Amino acid sequence: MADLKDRVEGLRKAFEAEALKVGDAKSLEGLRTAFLSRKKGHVTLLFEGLKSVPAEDKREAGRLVNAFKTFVQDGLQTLEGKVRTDGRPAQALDLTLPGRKRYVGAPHPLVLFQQEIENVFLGMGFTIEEGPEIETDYYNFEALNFPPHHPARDSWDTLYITDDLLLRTHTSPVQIRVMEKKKPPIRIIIPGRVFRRETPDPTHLPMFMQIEGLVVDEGITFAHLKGTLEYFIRALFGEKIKVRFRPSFFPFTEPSAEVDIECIVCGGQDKSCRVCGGTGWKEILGSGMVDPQVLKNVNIDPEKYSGWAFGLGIDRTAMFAFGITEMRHFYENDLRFLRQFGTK
Ligand code: FA5
Repeated sequence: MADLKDRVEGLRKAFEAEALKVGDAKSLEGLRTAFLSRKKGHVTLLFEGLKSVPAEDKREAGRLVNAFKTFVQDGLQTLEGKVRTDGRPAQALDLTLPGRKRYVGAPHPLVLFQQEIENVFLGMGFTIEEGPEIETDYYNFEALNFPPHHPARDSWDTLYITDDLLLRTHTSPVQIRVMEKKKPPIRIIIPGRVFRRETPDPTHLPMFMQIEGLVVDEGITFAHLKGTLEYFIRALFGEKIKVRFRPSFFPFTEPSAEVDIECIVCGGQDKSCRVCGGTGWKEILGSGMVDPQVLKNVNIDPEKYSGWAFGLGIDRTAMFAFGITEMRHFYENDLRFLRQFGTK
């Protein structure tokens, strides 16, 4: 055993001495062959020598030789990192290598678009409010004039957490939360995420962004709604954009209207357009005069005050603004897509 220990110690010193001389791939290979070659490598010979070690010493001898093998392998690996494969000695800093580009983060296109919308309304004297994404049935439906089991609830495929808690299907519940605390005059916008049980397609997502608007004051009429929304849409899409108001129904507004803009993707020219389905129009928002019952629900006198509200799909409208045909791109985090919007 003592002999073996001396031999291993001698080989360790020899390896260290040789390792200092290694400066290129060739000398490294020479060292590897001298120690690890299957025929006459020092380590191989040590393993062969184990056969003649007495049985009682075999265990310790095996451990000793294995530890030496690991020492040699680690040493060779370290040396490999120091020599380049082309044989030149390694340098700590290689100025000939191309630099690595570091990407600077940038706001997501939907955030940029949301800010653009907010700026138009901030310019008209609106302020920004927010509300919770997990809502109670009362705020999401009941206070907005949807009685329990009313069929109008079916238009919103709702994701329930419990019988009473749900993921809000629209930003309208925040209207109620704000009106419970503030009294008219009210002029607010409410951006946020909303959730519906939807199968994704180019213009529908199960999670998307809405921005709600609410104005309540004395003497507010449908003309205010129409004028403000037309001004807003032209500020976003330019003076020439074609806009139409279509009669609609929402339990919390009366009368109600949906607003369509001309399909910017096909201009109404493509009968198989994936975005407008060939109609030439695409709905971007729902709106209407706040139902007097909703005002009563928050203790605002509908004889004295009236109001209008709207809810716009941010993702849907951003598609048009950016001229893209697939809303899912916004959430796929593909840098090739995102970089087109300022993420360099
Ligand atoms: C509403 O959500 C009403 N709360 C809007 C409203 C507010 C009406 C205030 C009156 C007063 P609607 O379900 O139509 O309405 O959705 C509004 C907008 O959200 C749509 O015009 C569309 O732009 C967008 N939207 C609706 N469903 C989806 C979806 N699955 N994916 C992406 N955007 C959607």
